[in-house]
Amino acid sequence: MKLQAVLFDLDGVITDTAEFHYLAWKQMAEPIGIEIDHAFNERLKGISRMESLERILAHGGKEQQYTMEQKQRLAADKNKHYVSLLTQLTPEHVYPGIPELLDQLAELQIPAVLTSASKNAPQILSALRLDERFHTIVDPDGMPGKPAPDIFLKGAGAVGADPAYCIGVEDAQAGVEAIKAAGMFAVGIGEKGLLCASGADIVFESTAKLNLTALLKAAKLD
Ligand code: B16
Ligand code: MG
Repeated sequence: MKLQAVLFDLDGVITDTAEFHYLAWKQMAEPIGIEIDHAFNERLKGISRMESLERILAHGGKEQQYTMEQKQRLAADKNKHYVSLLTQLTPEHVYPGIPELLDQLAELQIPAVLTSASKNAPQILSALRLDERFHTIVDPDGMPGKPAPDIFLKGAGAVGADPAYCIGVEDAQAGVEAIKAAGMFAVGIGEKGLLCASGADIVFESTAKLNLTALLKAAKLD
């Protein structure tokens, strides 16, 4: 069967925005007496903004101390700082192998779909000059977060693709679980042990190793 669509996560697959998220969360957390480090930041990858805030508050033992309104304000402050850091992004920050893969997909008229948990995805793609390369950017607003399959199912639906003939690419364990729950072939980027434990069908240590021929062969698609 023919490949019908490739669905891409953003942070950790197209580029690295995790450090900006880390810096912005750290600056938000310190004044309220919560310390986070890079190891803790790993647990926020692929997780929505509000769920990340909940995890940070729980990490500091302060999950009961804030009203919803106060949490919204903390998240808004973090996002303001994060968005200011995003101005540093340029096309040079696109991960290796990604532009080539997008070219190959375009040549074969296979739609590329963005399935990121980030509400800032349109701005990030625009800074990377990749916005024209995606058929659809799925808006994660109001959707259950990964590992729920919703964002991947919506992405497939947006291009009229059957999930069984789609490939999803993810760097986070929650993301790989979401792809599998959507019934797609899951490509992991990063640490093999962790991502295979979440159900990844194939793992590449870096996007530089991605190529369409290898993906089609592994997914048994044309
Ligand atoms: P925002 P992805 C995720 O991106 C990040 O990995 C995660 O750290 C972040 O909290 C989430 O986006 C939401 O981002 O605050 O910009 O809406 O990996 O799903 O592309
Ligand atoms: Mg990611």
